[in-house]
Amino acid sequence: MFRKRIAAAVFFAGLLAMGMAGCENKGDTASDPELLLGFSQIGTESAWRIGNTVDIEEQAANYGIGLMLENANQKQENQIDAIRRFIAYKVDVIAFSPIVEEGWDNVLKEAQDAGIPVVLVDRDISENEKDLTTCLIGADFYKEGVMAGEYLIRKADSLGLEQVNIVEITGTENSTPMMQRQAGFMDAIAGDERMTVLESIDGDFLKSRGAECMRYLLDTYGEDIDVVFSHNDEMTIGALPEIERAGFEPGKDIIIISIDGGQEAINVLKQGKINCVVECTPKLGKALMETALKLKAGQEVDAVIHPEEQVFSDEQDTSLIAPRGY
Ligand code: GYE
Repeated sequence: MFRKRIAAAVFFAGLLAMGMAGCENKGDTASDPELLLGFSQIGTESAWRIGNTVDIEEQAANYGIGLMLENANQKQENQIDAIRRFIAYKVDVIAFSPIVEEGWDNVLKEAQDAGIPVVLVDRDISENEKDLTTCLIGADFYKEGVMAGEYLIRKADSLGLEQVNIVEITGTENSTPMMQRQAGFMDAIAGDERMTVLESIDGDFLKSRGAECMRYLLDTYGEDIDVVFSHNDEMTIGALPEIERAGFEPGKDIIIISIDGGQEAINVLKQGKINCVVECTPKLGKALMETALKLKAGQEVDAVIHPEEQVFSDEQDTSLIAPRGY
């Protein structure tokens, strides 16, 4: 039965590789895996995302789980199509990282009708669709925003700043990390009268958009900008050359706060051009595999699994930060 399913999946992956979409089967086709997991990934927008995909592939192999992996190229409709294909293949468990929170109702009802448990990985969906999924394995984005805001308060204290003008470059609109990181950051700075947010602008988690947003912000606010709070490393890395081109030194003239903690951003933190990076770990694969095995065995799973995360900043000896692996 499993051998048949895997054979179908491999055939299917072949079809997709020929141009229909991006599906791979990374399962061990030589032996029967106990479990077939369909995973719909958002895309390849960031080092974080790529690290997350690699980790899920590696952990599936470690656990001997057959993985049907589809890349949605940043489109919700591609994710919905992928989930429908997983249902058609009768995978044992479906997992996906919802690009935005709304709009999953119908397809999740279809999964429920087919009796296939669904796990949310990385991002969440809206409350009213929640009972259609089993659990969420992903970071506490609100806490990440709080940690970014608390860092800024400490930094403003240490520099003796009296007025702090902030621009925020946000992640994809209506995505969980965008909404929660913003909420956590705003709540953390709300009681501090020095803080003013000049503008929040949507950078879609993309490096190119980070650069574009930064150009606009510099044109609009120029030297009034004291702080850039960027929701991911990619956008931060896109923004930095724009700041330099405008004649400012990132990390000195403008405080730079980022989220993710990929190697490239950590290297820039070590050079002093980023002041703070809040970690968001993409290594969710182990928890996903363990959860999928429990679901297959009909066992209870934790409703929410948040990994532990830390803050990297110029408050510490950055030369001691270990290689990040993504
Ligand atoms: O911060 C960003 C990515 O959902 C946590 O998505 C993830 C975010 C991550 O592309 O870099």
